[in-house]
Amino acid sequence: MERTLILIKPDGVERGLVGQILARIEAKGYAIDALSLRTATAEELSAHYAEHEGKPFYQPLVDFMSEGPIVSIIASGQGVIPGFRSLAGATDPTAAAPGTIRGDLGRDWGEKVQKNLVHGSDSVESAEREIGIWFPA
Ligand code: DAT
Ligand code: MG
Repeated sequence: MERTLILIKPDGVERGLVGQILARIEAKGYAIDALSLRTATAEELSAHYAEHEGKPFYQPLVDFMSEGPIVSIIASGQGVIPGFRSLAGATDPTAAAPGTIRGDLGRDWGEKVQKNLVHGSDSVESAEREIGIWFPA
């Protein structure tokens, strides 16, 4: 079965949205196979965001992701990789469609570009790589 790595970022935990976000994942029919709440290490974040290293938003992104606990989740289901990205909505919460997690619950962009509540893997290769970072065997 296809699986993906989902993160509820520090803004989602801090705002008390963990239950609502999990409910959307479960309501869609995806299984939650693993779940952990903890503050990420610098090593985990640099590995997770390696593709963005060198971009202007990289350091603010890593700093924000270090600010508080993150919920990391392995979810599985048919088409869960693109399916969760559809549930999450566009990267910019101010542009994300209503009905999506970022569109309904996200509010910050502009200065606080990183605060878009969730991460979801974007391909099978990323999912397996990211699961290895957040849930080392
Ligand atoms: P996504 O999270 O939708 O997969 P991404 O992988 O392109 O988006 O970027 C990872 C995170 O980096 C994203 O959730 C928020 C931040 N980010 C992306 N593009 C940005 C930009 N142009 N300015 C500031 N932050 C950005
Ligand atoms: Mg991405």
